[in-house]
Amino acid sequence: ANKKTVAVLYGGKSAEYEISIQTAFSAINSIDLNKFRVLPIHITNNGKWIQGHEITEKIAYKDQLLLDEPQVDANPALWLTPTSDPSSLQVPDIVFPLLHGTNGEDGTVQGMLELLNIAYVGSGVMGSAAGMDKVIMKDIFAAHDIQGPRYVSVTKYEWSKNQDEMIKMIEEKIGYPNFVKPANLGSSVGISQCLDESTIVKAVDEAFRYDTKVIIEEKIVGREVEIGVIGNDELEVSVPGEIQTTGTFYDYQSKYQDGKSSMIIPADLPEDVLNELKKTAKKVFKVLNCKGLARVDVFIQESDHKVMVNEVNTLPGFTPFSMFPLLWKHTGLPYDQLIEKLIQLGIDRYQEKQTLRFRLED
Ligand code: G1L
Repeated sequence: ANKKTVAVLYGGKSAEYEISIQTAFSAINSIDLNKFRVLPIHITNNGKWIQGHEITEKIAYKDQLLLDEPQVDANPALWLTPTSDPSSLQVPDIVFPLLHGTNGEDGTVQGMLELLNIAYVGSGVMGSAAGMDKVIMKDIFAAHDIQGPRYVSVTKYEWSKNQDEMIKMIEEKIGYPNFVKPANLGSSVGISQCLDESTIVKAVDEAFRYDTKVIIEEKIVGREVEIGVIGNDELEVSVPGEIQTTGTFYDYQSKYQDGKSSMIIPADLPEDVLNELKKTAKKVFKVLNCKGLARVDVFIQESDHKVMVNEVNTLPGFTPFSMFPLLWKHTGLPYDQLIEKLIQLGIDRYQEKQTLRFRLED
């Protein structure tokens, strides 16, 4: 009777459209329909919002999620206005935003939901936006003495005005080998590894195809480890996982583009390193203003076993076979319970916010 209504937002005008549909399919089928009412909302690849009927049984094929005709009025702005015909529209108790990239992970959808005063799963505007921009993110880490690869950033404007000076600056501050990436964390496109000065111009130009700001990072020699964090204020960390390349030599292309890497869960780390990792992951989550969940990606530097934070993902890959859910499964929280926990955390945070004063005289 008093089931909570969860609206699942998926698809989106993004390169991650397909993976979002796949994730929504798994996530929706893992939500306990005895406890929750589930409303699917498909954002098509060209940006149309299409809300479907309540889901009342398990979905057989993911294509069933590819709604192209509205089954109810899907204008989210109407969630604001109570309707006289309650069957036509249901304001969800919480939104599960399974969206990646420029319209879903960067704080814009979160901002819309704030204005609509609707609870949602995951980080708010601040955490989502800070997690999306690698330069902002790393500047925050630096301000809190969280160690990571050295980095510099270059804007398209600076690059166009002063390319030679920028290259000199990159070489002085970072050197080779380095990684060149669009500042926007959206996806893995536009990323290159530069071994020497012969490829830097090409790498930076390539990254500027995807963003107007580019980050150049020192390459850390070490193991690549990821760890999950969940919670709002009281944080829990998962077991760590390690990414290993199966190829005989370290090759950026095979690792990131061809998927020739494997996950080792749990990662086998010395106790002191593991403790440092857990402590650092919680600190990272807190200083970035994350809520609900995040995956913290680090290097364990080979020379001194230092934990070097590489980045944070506020909406990590979330299929049942992605690193984040697998880390929690090994920690004792299977996929369906993880989803329920994240929904509860979203509702908790929303309720806590409702108790805040927003006028002087209240
Ligand atoms: F809602 C959560 F739990 F916060 C959430 C939302 C979205 C977790 C993870 C994701 N991930 C994505 O949406 C994805 C685009 C990376 C895969 Cl669909």
